[in-house]
Amino acid sequence: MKKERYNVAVAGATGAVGREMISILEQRRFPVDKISFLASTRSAGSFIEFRNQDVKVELLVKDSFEGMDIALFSAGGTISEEFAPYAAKSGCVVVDNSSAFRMDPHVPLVVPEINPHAIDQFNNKGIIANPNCSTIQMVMALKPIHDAAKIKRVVVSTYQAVSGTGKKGIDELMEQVNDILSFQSIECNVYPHQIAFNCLPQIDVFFENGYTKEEIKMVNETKKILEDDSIGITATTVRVPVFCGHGESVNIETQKKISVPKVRELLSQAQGITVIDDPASSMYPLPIHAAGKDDTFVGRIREDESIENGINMWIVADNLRKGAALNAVQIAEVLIRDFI
Ligand code: 25A
Ligand code: L14
Repeated sequence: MKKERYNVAVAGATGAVGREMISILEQRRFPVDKISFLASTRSAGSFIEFRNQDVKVELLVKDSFEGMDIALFSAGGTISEEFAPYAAKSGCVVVDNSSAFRMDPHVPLVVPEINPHAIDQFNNKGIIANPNCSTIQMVMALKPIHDAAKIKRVVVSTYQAVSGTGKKGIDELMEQVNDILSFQSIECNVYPHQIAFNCLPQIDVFFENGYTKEEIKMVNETKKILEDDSIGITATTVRVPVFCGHGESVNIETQKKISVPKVRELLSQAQGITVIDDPASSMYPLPIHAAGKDDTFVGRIREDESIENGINMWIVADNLRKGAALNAVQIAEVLIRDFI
């Protein structure tokens, strides 16, 4: 039976993504009955405002989910692995922002503009996975091109903001910038090297083949979301000293020829995408403009003249919103519209 309002739990409510989830639930007027904010002992007992009321943050425990309809998780992979199964067992649908369940064949991996139908296939595990931030903004732009001209291969390099690492990444960049500008020595606690005034070609850990975990996530998740294992994808992921908004330089080789005006037209019509592409007046997507916005921004669309059927583009989105919290709330919106 359909409900008018839902009981919603946010696990990891005090983190960078959790706080964004809470404000997006408010902004989009998600029909919330009871709200529950969950975190660790570090912040249990503190308060977060929701719809003009101070809501107490509770300690996340196994039975935090009794009576809840939906749980939005963003407290890291280990916490999701431990607690999401309990939440699902309590009859609550979990939308999980960590990488813990994304590649599980029984767990749908969903971007609502692209594959909302995948939710239909979920095997009663009660968990829906939210993709990686870099993957989400890339597939948003790839999907219309794939439908029109079938993508053979993608080469992507990312320029990722420090907020991807949560609050501790934001703090590290801020502190290093302050220390350097006041001629003091810096501390590196979060990243393996100085991030201020620098670029680090490493996000997450390295595998034996020389790729990082973030690069492999982009490859595997893109194939799962586009439901096509035949696409070749290779990625280089780079951390840059930007607070919010990931950038991506993407080279796409298609089976069928597709013109630049056609790509512009398809992307302009696609839901959730804004094309900003006017080189003559230096107009293209920028992280500082994407921050706080919901759309995925695409520009610098041009032909790759070194191959037969190639397109280059530049994609930017707010990694905490479309890359994480907004996409999760959009999944919850599909759930209440079609399923619970
Ligand atoms: O494991 P992963 O998947 O790689 O994820 C690692 C981290 O990335 C963030 C998130 O960090 C996650 O922990 N993250 C996940 N997905 C993301 C995405 N798509 C993403 N970031 C960007 N894009 P975060 O700092 O944003 O949020 C962490 C949240 O998880 C809660 N939490 C941690 N352990 C918990 C727990 N909740 C319940 N039980 C547990 N055992 C955490 O709550 C926060 O809400 P908190 O109370 O522990 O943290 C409150 C403040 O303290 C800071 N903090 C975090 N770790 C430490 C810390 N302070 C001191 N020492 C620490 N070791 C937090 O930043 C928060 O501000
Ligand atoms: O897989 O920018 O969701 O550090 C999200 C944040 C991966 C790393 C994920 C980042 C993480 C990413």
